[in-house]
Amino acid sequence: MADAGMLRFHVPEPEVRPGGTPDFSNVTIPKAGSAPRPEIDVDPRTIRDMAFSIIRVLNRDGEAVGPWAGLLSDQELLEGLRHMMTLRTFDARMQMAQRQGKTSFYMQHLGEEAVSCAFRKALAKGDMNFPTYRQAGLLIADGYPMVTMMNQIYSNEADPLKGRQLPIMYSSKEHGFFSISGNLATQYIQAVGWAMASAISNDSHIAAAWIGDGSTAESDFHAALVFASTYKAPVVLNVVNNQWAISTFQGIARGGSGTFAARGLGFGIPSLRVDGNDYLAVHAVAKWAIERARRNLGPTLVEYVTYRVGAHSSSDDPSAYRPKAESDAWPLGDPIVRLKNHLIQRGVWSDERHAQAEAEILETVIAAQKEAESHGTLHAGGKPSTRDMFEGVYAEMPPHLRRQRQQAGV
Ligand SMILES: Cc1ncc(C[n+]2csc(CCOP(=O)(O)OP(=O)(O)O)c2C)c(N)n1
Ligand SMILES: [Mg+2]
Repeated sequence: MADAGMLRFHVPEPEVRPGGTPDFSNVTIPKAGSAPRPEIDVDPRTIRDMAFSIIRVLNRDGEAVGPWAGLLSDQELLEGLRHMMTLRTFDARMQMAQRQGKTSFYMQHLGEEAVSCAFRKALAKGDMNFPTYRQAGLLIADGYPMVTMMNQIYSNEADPLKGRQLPIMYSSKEHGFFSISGNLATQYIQAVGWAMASAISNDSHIAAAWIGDGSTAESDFHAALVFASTYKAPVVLNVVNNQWAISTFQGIARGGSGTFAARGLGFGIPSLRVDGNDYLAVHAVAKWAIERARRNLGPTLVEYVTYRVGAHSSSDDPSAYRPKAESDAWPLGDPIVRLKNHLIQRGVWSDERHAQAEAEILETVIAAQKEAESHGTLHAGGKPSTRDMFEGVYAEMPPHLRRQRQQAGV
């Protein structure tokens, strides 16, 4: 005890740095099908261990097994595969468009497609998501037009948000997609507030809050959990743990809690972890949590265990802070490949049909891109008008803005 009395400051360190060999041996992956499926009205105190496990449906052979399997038809699964493939192709094209200078910024979902695509299919019309920038699958899976998304990315004359938002920060009330905020975690407390309002006005719509692993370190996350648990708000509290918050590994925000799901336990909130790269598991757990909210049983916290394969954004270079091959070592695989293999195993899909679908989807995305580009891109073609800048903020325009608009002659 030579240094008794000398205090030490602790900074968690990732297992491996660039140049090292990726190592996920510390990530315990339970067998698919091994997690129980509790009754919807289960006493949260009896399922605390689920905050430390991972619910999985698809096994290594591509079979759907266990009590969380069997909820989706062939048709629904084929549709889910198409949504994820569409999102991946959309991402690749828009990432390229950013490199070509057609937009200033882009953020991809590579490896995380199952989370938002499967969750959307468990919601009903009128439910409201409070998403982050990494849930465009909520829009794709709800049939929101890709052209409109691209118009927003290009801030062109057909951008429904008139160039006011950073590219990819979409907004659509109609599609249950609350305007994305660049200030992380603000949307979490807003989701809980929206859910409380829905209950106060005896409505039937529930809210879904979304946050990344890193952003759970913001105080809004904790404040949201207080309100959600006290008032049993009809909300699903989603945490997407993709292992990274730009260059910061998840161990920093997780601290000593063991898992992000475990954060919910101190609030008495049922908290589950799910394989975020397993479309069937994500959908089944989302359905369970959404039904609890809808039946006035209160909030559920869901941690999606996944991996951000791409860079954080078009402004990021992950080779500066993690081994290049880390994503290949990720033990939960690729969500598209896993669903594809499952559908082949079910006898309703094949490698040939997959290749054909890939080509069709690429064609559709390129056609949408051409149409969007006919309305302009960042530096070329149509732009929102100067007049738009004055509209849509105040119900009644204050005199100083009216004067400025006149001065601008618009
Ligand atoms: C309040 C606030 N702090 C910091 C930032 C800068 N920032 C943007 S994204 C990001 C990382 C977020 O990581 P995570 O929550 O894990 O989400 P992911 O990007 O992995 O989906 C940070 C720090 C911000 N936008 N807002
Ligand atoms: Mg993250």
